[in-house]
Amino acid sequence: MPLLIKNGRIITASEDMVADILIEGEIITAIGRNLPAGNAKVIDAEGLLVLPGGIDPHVHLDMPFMGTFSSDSYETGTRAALHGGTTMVIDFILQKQGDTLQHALQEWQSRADGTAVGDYSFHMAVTDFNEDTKKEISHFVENEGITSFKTFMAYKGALMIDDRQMVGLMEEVKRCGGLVTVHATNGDMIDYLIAKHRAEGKLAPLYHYLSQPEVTEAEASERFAAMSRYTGCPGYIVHLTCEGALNAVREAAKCNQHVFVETCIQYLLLDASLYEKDFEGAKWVMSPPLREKKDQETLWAGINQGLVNVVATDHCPFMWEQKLMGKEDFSKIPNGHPAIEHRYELLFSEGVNKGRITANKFVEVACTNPAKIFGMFPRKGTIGVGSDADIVLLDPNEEHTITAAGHHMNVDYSAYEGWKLKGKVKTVLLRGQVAVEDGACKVQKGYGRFIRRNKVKDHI
Ligand code: DUC
Ligand code: ZN
Ligand code: ZN
Ligand code: ZN
Repeated sequence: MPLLIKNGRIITASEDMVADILIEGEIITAIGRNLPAGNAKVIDAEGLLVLPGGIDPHVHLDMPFMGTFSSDSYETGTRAALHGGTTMVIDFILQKQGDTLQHALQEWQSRADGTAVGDYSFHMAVTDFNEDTKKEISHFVENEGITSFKTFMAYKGALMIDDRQMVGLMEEVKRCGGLVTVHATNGDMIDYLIAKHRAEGKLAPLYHYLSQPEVTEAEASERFAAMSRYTGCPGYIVHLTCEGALNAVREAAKCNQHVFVETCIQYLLLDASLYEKDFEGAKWVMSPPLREKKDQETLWAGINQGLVNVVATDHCPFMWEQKLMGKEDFSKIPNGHPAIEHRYELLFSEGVNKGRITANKFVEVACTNPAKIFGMFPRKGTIGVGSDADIVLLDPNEEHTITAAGHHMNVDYSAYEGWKLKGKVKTVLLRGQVAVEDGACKVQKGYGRFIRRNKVKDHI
C-alpha cells in the first residue's frame, strides 16, 4: 500500500519546506502540497521534521580486532542504528595480510548476508598491497560495487601499509575510479610511545591518550594529502580529531588539493579529561583518542567552513569484560566505543538545537555527503522523487536521556550515560517500510540490503 507523509517540515541539505511525500513501493514518487491520499496510508507529520535517513559510513560490526570481536553483529548493530535514525551503514572488510581481498570479502559477506536489519555496504581495507592485490582492485569497483579502499598508516604488523604501498594503491584506485580512505596517524611514532610508556610502567588508559599525541595525526594527514595530490587519487581521511590534522588539510587546500574529511560525533562532544577517570577511561579508549576543547571548536568550525564533510561514529563496541582485557596494560584494551545508535540524535541535539549548525548542515554531514562521496547519491542521502524512501520523522523538541539500560546496541555500558538530548527520532522508514515506530523495530533480520555503489568523484 502506498504511504503518504502529510504536513511535515521536509529538510534536505538545501531545502526547508512544508509538503507531503508520496511513497510507492521502495521509492518516493511525489513531493508537493496537498497531495491526494487516494488509497495511501496516511502518516501525519504535523509538528515533526522530515529528514533523510542517516548514513554512517564508518562502523565496525562483528569485526575481529585485538584478539576479540566487536560486540554488535550486523543484526544488533543495524537495528540499533535504525532506532536512532540511521538507515544505512558502511562497514570495513579487513584483508588479512598475505591473503586476498576476495577471501576477506567472502568472510564478511558470510557474517552480513541475511543478518542485517538496515541497509549496508562495505569499504575494502587493503592491508597488504602487492602485485596480486593490485589485480583485484578493478574487480571490486566494476563487479562488486565496492568503490572505496581503506588504508591504515598505523597498527603495524596487522593492518598498516607503508608509503610505497600507499602510492601504488592510489595509482591503481585512481585508474579504476575509486577513492582511498585512510586512518591517518603515524604508526611508528605511536608504537615507539606505547613501548616507552610500558617500559616506564605507565599502564593506565591515560597513556593510551598520551601515546597518540596530536602531531602523530597531523603529520600522517599531511603525508596522506601529499600522496593524494601526487597521484591525483581522491582521498578521504576518516575520524579526523584535531586542529593540527585539519590544518594539514587546510594547507593542502591552499595548493588546490582536495581531500574529504570525516570526523566522528565523539570528537565533537567528548574530550580527553575522560581518561583521568582511572580504568573507567577504558570506555573511551579508541584510536585516535579523544582530544581537547580547542579541537572540538576547530571541528565545529570546520563543519561550517565546509572543510569537514561528514560526521560518522567509528562505532566499534566492546563489552566491559572485553575492555578488562587491558586492565593491567592500556595497550591491550580493545580500541573503540559504541555510538551507532546515538550519532543522529546527538548531532541534532548538540548541533542544531544548540545553534552550532543549521538543520540543512546537519542533513548534509549526516546523510547527503556520505551518499555523494561514496557513490550512492541521489538514491540515498536525500529526499527527492526517485530516491529510496529512507526517511526519519523527528520531534525537534522532545527531550530524552541516553542510558545503557534503554539502548539497543549489544554493549553493557553507554559512552553517553545520562546525556539529556532534545530532539527525538519518532518514526523511521527504510525503502518505504516503516522500520521503527513507537520505539519498536518493525522490520526483520535480513531486511537490510547490500547497496552497490558507483564510481566516485573527487568533488561533491
Ligand atoms: N579505531 C578504533 O578505535 N577502533 C577500531 C579501529 C580504529 O581505527
Ligand atoms: Zn584466504
Ligand atoms: Zn581508524
Ligand atoms: Zn574505524
